[in-house]
Amino acid sequence: MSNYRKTICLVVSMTSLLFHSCDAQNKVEKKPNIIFFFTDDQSYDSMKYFGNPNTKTPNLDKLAESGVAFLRHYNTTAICMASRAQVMTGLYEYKTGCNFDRGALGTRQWSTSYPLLLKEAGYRVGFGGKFGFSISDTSDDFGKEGEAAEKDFDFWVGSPGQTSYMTKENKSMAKYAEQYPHSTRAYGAATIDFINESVKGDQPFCMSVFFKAPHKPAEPDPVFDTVYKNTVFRKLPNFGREAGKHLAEQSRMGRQYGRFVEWGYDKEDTYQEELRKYNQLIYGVDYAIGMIMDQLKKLKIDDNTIIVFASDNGYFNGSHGLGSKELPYEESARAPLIIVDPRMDKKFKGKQTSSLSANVDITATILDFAGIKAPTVYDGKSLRPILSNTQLESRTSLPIVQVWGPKATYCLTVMEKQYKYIYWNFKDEAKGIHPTEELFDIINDPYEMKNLASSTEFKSQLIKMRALYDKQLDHWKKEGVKNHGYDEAQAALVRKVQ
Ligand SMILES: [Ca+2]
Repeated sequence: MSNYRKTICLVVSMTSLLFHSCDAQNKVEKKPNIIFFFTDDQSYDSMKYFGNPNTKTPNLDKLAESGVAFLRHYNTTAICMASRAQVMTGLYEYKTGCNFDRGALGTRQWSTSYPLLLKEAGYRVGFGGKFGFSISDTSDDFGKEGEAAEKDFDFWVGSPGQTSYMTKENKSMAKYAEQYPHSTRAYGAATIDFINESVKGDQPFCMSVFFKAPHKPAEPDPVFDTVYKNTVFRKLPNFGREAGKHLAEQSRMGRQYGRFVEWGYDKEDTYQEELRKYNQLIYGVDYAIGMIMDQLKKLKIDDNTIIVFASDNGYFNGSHGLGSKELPYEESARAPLIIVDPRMDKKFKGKQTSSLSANVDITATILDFAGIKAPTVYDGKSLRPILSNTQLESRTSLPIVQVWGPKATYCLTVMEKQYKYIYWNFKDEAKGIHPTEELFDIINDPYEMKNLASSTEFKSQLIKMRALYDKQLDHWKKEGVKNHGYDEAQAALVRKVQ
């Protein structure tokens, strides 16, 4: 090559380097902000946009209208602590090793959580609300939910344990108590403070707002006492004890069964009162989200702020004669999910998707928006492609793990788009209780009123689902933690029916 050619090449490559570095800088500058709203125990049947005409959720509906609503979104464990550890780490429960009565999340799993990876990538990370799990490699710190995580956040208005609806009872939130005595609106105010500080510092931010609402105790903000004053709440077609009789005996052996009566779902007036309080708590969340969205507009950053809204598990509210959550049936495991990217193609705004999605997918999705590749250890994958093609199927199957509470209620579930297979391993010969299989056709029987497991017509489907179950259990055996009793739980869930 002549000297002249060499000089030209050098100039070209330097110019291209310069452009690349400008591009890189622009990309850094344009990194979107991310706000992840995560509620506690919010059923899919609690929002107008997801089909309940009794509910008033104007701000959540607005989010759904400006983004994509995921109608088939599931928590792969339907209880607070486990689900929270999963959504932070992108791992199934048996890889986190974390749940009530079992143990804390290990520091190895925490090291690839989305807040840490975002922080490493230059994001300012904030957390508010119920963190819900401990981070520790020993059993000493189990029960210190959030305390180990606080140092990893740039802004922290989290609280240990279940937190309190009384703002002043949460130490990190005390300064908001006078203006917002109920914590739900106070989280709105705290988030606004975090956003204002981040904008001043010209740093992209990620705020995780983990609301306590609508978790028990049923103590809604009295400011909203009139919202549902005259509402008569509907009941889903699978409401009541009669609609639970066909389910596995094991499903009635946990606290969910007693709570149907204890919490008053069995009587019309107390059912209505429960539902009023429950939905009023969600109305408070809706209001707080409205406060935050207004501030984003005011600061003119609403066009570059991603919003993710989901809940850590669903809620029975009396479906199948059950109260509470944990079990793998639809009302307990399914929850709303909305993702808004203001930069997305207009033609997909306000669309719904029926693709399966899981709590563990949220982690990879948040990283994707920040331009970070999901660690290979993740069980979830980014849902972002669905925002530009709502017909895409993001995953073909997902598990629902239930190894909390009485052993009689332990079960593993695998589901595909159409079929859900549940295997309950508990037996008590004296009481005539045997390992039980359930097979539901969620497309044609969304309320799970007919167990198809013994139907000859569905035999081939049953065999297919058993194979999927065995594969999932094998994944647990290979990749699950060996401590916190997860190896024993895995062994107990090996199928004993052929
Ligand atoms: Ca929960």
